[in-house]
Order: sequence, then structure tokens, then C-alpha cells
Amino acid sequence: VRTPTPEDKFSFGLWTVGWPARDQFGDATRPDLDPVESVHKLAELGASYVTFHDDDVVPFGSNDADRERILERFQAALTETGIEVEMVTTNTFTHPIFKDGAFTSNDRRVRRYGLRKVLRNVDLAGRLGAKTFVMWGGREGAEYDSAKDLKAAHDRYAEGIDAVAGYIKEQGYDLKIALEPKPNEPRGDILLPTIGHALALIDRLDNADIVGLNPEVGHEQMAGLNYTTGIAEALWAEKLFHIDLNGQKSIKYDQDLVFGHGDLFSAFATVDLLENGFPSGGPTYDGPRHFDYKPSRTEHLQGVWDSAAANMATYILLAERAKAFREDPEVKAAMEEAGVFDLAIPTMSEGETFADLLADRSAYEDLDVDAVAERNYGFVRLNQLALEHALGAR
Ligand code: 3MF
Ligand code: MG
Ligand code: MG
Ligand code: MG
Repeated sequence: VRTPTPEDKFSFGLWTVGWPARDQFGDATRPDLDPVESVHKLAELGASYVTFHDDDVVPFGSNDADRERILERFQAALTETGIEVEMVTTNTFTHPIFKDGAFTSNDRRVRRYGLRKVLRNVDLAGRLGAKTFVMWGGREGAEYDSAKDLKAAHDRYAEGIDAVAGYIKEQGYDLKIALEPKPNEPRGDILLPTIGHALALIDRLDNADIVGLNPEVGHEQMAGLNYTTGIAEALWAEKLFHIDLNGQKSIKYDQDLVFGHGDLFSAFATVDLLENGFPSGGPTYDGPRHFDYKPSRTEHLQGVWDSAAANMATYILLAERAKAFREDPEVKAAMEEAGVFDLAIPTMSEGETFADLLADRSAYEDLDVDAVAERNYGFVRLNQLALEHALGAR
């Protein structure tokens, strides 16, 4: 596999490689990593960007002087390596104060504290030149349906997001918000569980223009959904602001495996869409290829860096295979036969009135429905071509 270059735009959350592998049932299996060391290591491996939660770099509760000292040391590592911060996010889930959420906690003191913590970090994002501010509301939800006034919860969630967006505009930061949906874990049910739910809420915001999505592969798959279809809708709505790539094997706990180590064929489709766009054109994604995975608990430090490199290698391989797939004349012919390009033709012609449509006997009265029903779309053959390309057999 070739080595990554800046054109690949690979990005890693510092909490990914920095996860010491403490889980529900067991203690940490690795030492804590110094974020400065992670920046150097990721740069050596060929990444271009890092992202982080406030608490990944500056310990929760640090005073202003300590925070400043830590940030200066961190910024020196960025300058030394050429690594940039493309996205910043806020941890509103670890400290017990957030056990009932931040923006949707039933306790107004928690909501105001959460908002202040987020705004403090929006300022940091502005200072570091990040372009995206991700908001994953992992504790915004409940275990019991009686715990929340769910109407008020949506009001407060929208209020909180609009407040952050309003602050970004007031300060003049070149920053967009990307909401990260997740169906459950750590809460029994999380608000904005899927891409579709989040898009519907964004539509009702006052500041919807700067609010979009950061969908994660595993989160959609935890809900049994197709990630590629999900990000396609976000792209179509021009709301795909950022992505979290990783691997998940079906509907179970959030596995955060290396990208491609879950549903590999689905990962191929995702990379095909990200790299090659829709078959008939339309909005494309040109943001960072950001990995949000966890080096498995069985791995020690060597495994941390091996797994970081594996994310990028897998992406590169899939991008090469997806390019070959799209360029293959046999694939193009199969796509044509399948009608893939025809779907871009509007169903009603330009200027056609309902009277015209109703008068078109060929569309209804004279249509031989049984003959049309006999069409062989050839989707299976097309899919086999995709599979053979994905496996490098063509
Ligand atoms: C949890 C996540 C989060 C978010 C992060 C913001 C800890 O399942 O995916 O990672 O990605 O908080 O980007
Ligand atoms: Mg995950
Ligand atoms: Mg996750
Ligand atoms: Mg994530």
C-alpha cells in the first residue's frame, strides 16, 4: 500500500489512539498517551490533521493558566509537525455532572454549565483555525420514557445548538457545526439517533445554514442502517460537513473497529461515494477523511500505531479499487443497462403540465405493464462486478 500524502486528508481524533482501553468490565490495558507524542506519531504515519475534545488535551477542571501552558505546548507540536486541527469538539459526557445530558439535562444549572463549556471550546476552535465544530450529544437522552418531557427536550436541544451557532456568527468564526447522531450508548436512547432524525431537527433551526452532520459508520450500523445511503442523503441535502470512519459488525455495542474491519463491502461503497461522487454528478464531499476508531483492548502501543496505519491503508486500497470499478468499461455498460444513469432524468418533462401528463396515454393506458415488469435490471451482475473490483480480481 502506498504511503498517505496530504492530498489524502487523513485525520484522527486524539481520543482514538489515546484510548487506554478502559471498558465497562475491565481496567486500562495501556498507558495514557501524551497528546504531543500522538501528534508526532500520527504525522510520521502520514496523517495531516488531528481533532480533539477539550478534555483530551486539557484535563477537565484545569485553571486558565494551566490550560494556556498546555495549549502552547500542544500548538508547538502542531507547528513542528505541520499537523493542523481541522475539527474541535467538546466533551459533555464524561464528568458526572453530565449524567442526564448537557443541553437537555432536566437541571437548568447543568444546561447553562454545558453551554459555557461548549462556548469556551468554540473560542479555542476559532483560535486554532478549525473549520468544523462537532457536537455528539452522547448523554442527551434517557433510559426511561417517563424521565423527560420529550417536547421540551427537543426545544432545549434546538435552543442549545442555535445558541452555539449564534455565538459562532457573533464572533465571526469561520466555523460550521456538525451534529453526530448515535442511537444509543451510553444512554439507553439518545436524542437525534440517526442521520435522518438530525436532518429533520436542523431544518427547524434559526441558524440551520451553518449546522450540518458528522455521521459515523458504526453509529448508523448500530441502528441497522446503511451508512452509504445515510451520508448520501446528507450530501444531497448539502449537510455532509464531516465524517467519522470506522468499522462495526452488525447491531451491537459501539465497536469502533478499524475502518473496513467491520462491513468491508459497505466500506467499499462508502469510499466509492466519497471519492467518485454520485454516478450522475451532484454534491461531493471534499472534507477530511476522519477516523473515529478505538485500537482494540488486546493491543499495546505497537498495536495502537499499527491500527492507526491500518485505517489509512484500508482507505487507500478501497479508493484505488473504487476508482478502477468506476473506470471499467464493463462496469459502465452494466450501470447503463441497470438504468443507473436514467434515474437522473426528471420524471415529468420540463414545462409538462398535469394535463399533459394525464393526456399521455403511453404513460398509462397504452403501457404494457407486464412487458415492462419483465425487465432484468442486472443489479446482481453489477454488484458482482463491484465485488470483483473490491477484491482486486479485475
Ligand atoms: C462516541 C463518538 C464520539 C464522538 C466525539 C465527537 C468519543 O461514540 O463517536 O467519540 O465522535 O465525541 O466527535
Ligand atoms: Mg463508534
Ligand atoms: Mg463513536
Ligand atoms: Mg464518532
